Amino acid sequence: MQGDANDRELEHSFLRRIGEEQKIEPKDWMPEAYRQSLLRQISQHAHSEVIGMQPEGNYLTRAPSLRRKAVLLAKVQDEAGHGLYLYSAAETLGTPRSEMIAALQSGAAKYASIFNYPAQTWGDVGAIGWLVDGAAIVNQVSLQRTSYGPYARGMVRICKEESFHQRQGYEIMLMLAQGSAAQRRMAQDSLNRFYWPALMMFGPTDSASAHSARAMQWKIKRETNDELRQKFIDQTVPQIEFLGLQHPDPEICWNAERNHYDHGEIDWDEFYAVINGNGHCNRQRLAHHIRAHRAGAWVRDAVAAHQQKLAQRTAAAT
Ligand code: FAQ
Repeated sequence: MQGDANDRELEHSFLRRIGEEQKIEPKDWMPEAYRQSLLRQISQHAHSEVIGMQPEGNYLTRAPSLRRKAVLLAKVQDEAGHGLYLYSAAETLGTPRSEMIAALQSGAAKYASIFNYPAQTWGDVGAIGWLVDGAAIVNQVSLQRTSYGPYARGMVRICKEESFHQRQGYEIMLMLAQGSAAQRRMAQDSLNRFYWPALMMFGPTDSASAHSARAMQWKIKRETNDELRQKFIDQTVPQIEFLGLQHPDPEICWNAERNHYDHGEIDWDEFYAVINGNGHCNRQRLAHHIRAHRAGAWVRDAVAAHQQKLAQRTAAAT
């Protein structure tokens, strides 16, 4: 009885703090469902950053110049860093990284659907930076105001780096769009293939989104999937026009009443097929992650042995 009253008091105070826009920190009391919801979202976000290195990583040996290679290498390394910040933020919720990685490798945890599409041409590297990082930024700018302190602070730094990624991708597209007829065709083809999957990054429609209502109530999410998708659609139209490319959605049309672009229907069957493991590259992406993780086991063992040695030395000295 006393315990129930205590829990209600704690929950009341938690909700008041959320209402007052105070951040929730790792040692604060939080409902178990809030902890689990954050752990799910942040760990899946971390997995996305790490798996997301694969399509572009594949182009490090194929970049058309030394400058492009250096820039792409820096970008791919940044994504690894984002994964590390996010795993660290998720670990503050009490689950070790090894458990999160096991969930990724067993298929129990998801990662962003977009990374199951192959990068087939250099134009795709441009489209990924422009559209994929562009969509990620729209989502992550909103998450800078998320209610969990470590996640919100991680987002601030990640957004700064993603802005550079987005610009390098757009610059590649601009060069191709202003280049030869074959280069313009390459840019258009990459836009056509990455546009719709980029819209799917925002998740299912609000009416089909299982977690949104609760996440909005707890201010884990600050804008809904459809609101963020609409922002991205609106900002992308003038960017496509500036490139002089054709919009992949024939139904795109300005709606002065809504003050937004109306758009065509997303292929939700494709989205669900991809998030359920049946996209072009799902198996390949996970197999590569497992292989790389196993190959890196000796590094993790060496770090652990070194830490143990340091701890023994410190203990002997005191
Ligand atoms: N892909 O109820 P909702 C990047 C799942 S970072 C796969 O709406 P929620 C940087 C969802 O997990 C990109 N699964 O879920 C980069 C849930 O499944 P579960 C990653 C998806 O969480 C660029 C189920 O469907 N960004 O790109 C997707 O409220 C270039 C029901 O959905 C983030 O993760 C999807 N697209 O909203 C790196 C941002 N959408 O867990 C390298 C943080 C939904 O029940 C190169 N995350 N699902 O099994 C979020 O904002 C949210 O988690 C959403 C989904 C919006 C992704």
